[in-house]
Amino acid sequence: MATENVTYSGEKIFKDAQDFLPINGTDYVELYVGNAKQSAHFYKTAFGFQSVAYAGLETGVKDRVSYVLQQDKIRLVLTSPLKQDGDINAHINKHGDGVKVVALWVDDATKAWEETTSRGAESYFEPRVEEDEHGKVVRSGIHTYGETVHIFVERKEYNGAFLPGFKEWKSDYNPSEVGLRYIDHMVGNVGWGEMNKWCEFYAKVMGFTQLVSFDDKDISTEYTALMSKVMSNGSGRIKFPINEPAEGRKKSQIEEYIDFYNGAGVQHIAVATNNILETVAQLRERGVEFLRVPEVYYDDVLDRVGEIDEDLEPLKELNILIDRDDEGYLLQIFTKPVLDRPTMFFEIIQRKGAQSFGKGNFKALFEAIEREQEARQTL
Ligand code: TYF
Ligand code: FE
Repeated sequence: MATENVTYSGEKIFKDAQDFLPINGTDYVELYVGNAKQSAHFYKTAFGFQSVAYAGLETGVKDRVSYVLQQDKIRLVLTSPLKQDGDINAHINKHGDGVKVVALWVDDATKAWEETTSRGAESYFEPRVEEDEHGKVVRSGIHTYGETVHIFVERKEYNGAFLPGFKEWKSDYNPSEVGLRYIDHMVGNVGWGEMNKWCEFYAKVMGFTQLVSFDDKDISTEYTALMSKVMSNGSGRIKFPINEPAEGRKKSQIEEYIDFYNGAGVQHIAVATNNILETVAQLRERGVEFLRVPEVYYDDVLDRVGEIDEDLEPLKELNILIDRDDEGYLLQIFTKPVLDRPTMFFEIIQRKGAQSFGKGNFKALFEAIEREQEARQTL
């Protein structure tokens, strides 16, 4: 059934809802990192994540260690290898720290694997039952762009801390949360000319539909050029924008990412808050670094976006960006890369009706990114 679903910038997009892959939400995001213990400390201290679960030598796991952190609905898993060789070492050697798994919460992980692999997905692992004293989980996995994978998690009969094999992690160090609530979208950067291929993958293999498309005319600044399409599942809860580099005057920020990540991968994780002023004030205090746009951005921003609930002054002070679409407005801000390489970063977003992605901010944002690229001498 074709239903008119989204209006964006005067452009009507028709959504053909597919229900062969119902997804309840993001289950967890797993990063392969060089030192999971220190990464966990960073995400607790700087971003306010809470200690949830642990697996490693103490729990009988011999070759790796994983720390599970949570803030409201956002669950992060940080995994490091304990031995030489193996997949995790190879991943870190090639990409640096980065997202390996975008896990999706489903009611039937066996059916999710069958529906997607029969439509052409490459299997990462077949459906398997995992059990401990807290119950049973079924997981399966498929490959997506680069070396990134999707794992389907069925946890109807599980009441443990995270997954079988993990023990509850009780820490004496528990910095407070900063108001992060759920993952709004996760963006993939793919290579030259590969955007359509991966959008077709999400359409054909996972039943997603395209919400929005930006071409290089929308978002080409002096140096940075990119193209982007946003793919979404039927419920709209999962949104995966896919970026590819476009030819600009100098090096595209997407190309810089691909060079340092050595291939396609997750570029940014956008996390939602109900109070961006509070959240960003906290994050800054805890040492999170954000991109800054020039003050003149605020001179005419209200002419562009109209009336908003917030006072402009505190938004300006924290350098929070504002954009509006047919349905409302949004507030957003971007961190600098959180890793050594100029690869992954976070977006903090508060939606006040708007379902779009901040197109009105692209110019100011990308110019801010270019200033960082210039400082890195990667242009
Ligand atoms: O997710 C988005 O589309 C926005 C805008 O390199 C954006 O957050 C797009 C590309 C990019 C940084 C931000
Ligand atoms: Fe975003």
